[in-house]
Amino acid sequence: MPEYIFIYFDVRGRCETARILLADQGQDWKEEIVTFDTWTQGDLKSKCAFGQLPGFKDGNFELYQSNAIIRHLARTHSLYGKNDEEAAYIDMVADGVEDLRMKYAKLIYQNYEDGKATYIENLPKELQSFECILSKNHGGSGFIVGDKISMADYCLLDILIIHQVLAPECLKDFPLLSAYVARLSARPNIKAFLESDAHKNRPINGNGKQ
Ligand code: GTB
Repeated sequence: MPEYIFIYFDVRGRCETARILLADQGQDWKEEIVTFDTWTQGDLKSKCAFGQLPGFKDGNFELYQSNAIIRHLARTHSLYGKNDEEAAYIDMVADGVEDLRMKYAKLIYQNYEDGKATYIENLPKELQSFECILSKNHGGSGFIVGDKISMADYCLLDILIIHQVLAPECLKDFPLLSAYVARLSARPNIKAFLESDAHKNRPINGNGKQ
């Protein structure tokens, strides 16, 4: 069994998608939690490939960039589709999620008080894209791409979960996405993870906003 280690601040942030993926795949991992003091006072930043966390270890293999971590786990757990076209769609969805995550992070870390209302107002336009993609795969009754779970599902599930915290009603006009979140969250390993203290007690973001 490989030993997986996340090196990150004590937040869900840019690790939670990979944690959901590993939990669903029945894998264990360890957390090396970096405190703000360690980060600002030590030399860890200079040792990170891009001066940022998360870092990730798969045995002796060390990796940076959250999306590279997710893609590495997708390749090593056969979560990247059954052919090149599915892989391309999986990338498309994951990149769409990344676009939304960047907007979310900007709101949370730079403009929460002033920007929240407008962000929530514009959210349906963002979510509509995912509802539409989902509707084209088996009428939205299964996964976001193909016939089996892929890394794109974990990316999408995580971003939808944090948006439901930001705007609890945000999926009410998106029946397929609502059912999708319920369906994936009910997978036994994901359910257990989402109900765990490790998930529930870990702040979503580093500044207490959510
Ligand atoms: N593209 C990179 C990726 O996807 O991995 C982006 C990584 C990134 O933004 N890392 C942030 C970081 O290392 C942490 S995620 N910031 C420190 C620095 O740049 O020096 C967001 C975040 C910010 C703050 C906290 N916190 O204080 O607890 C937690 C998470």
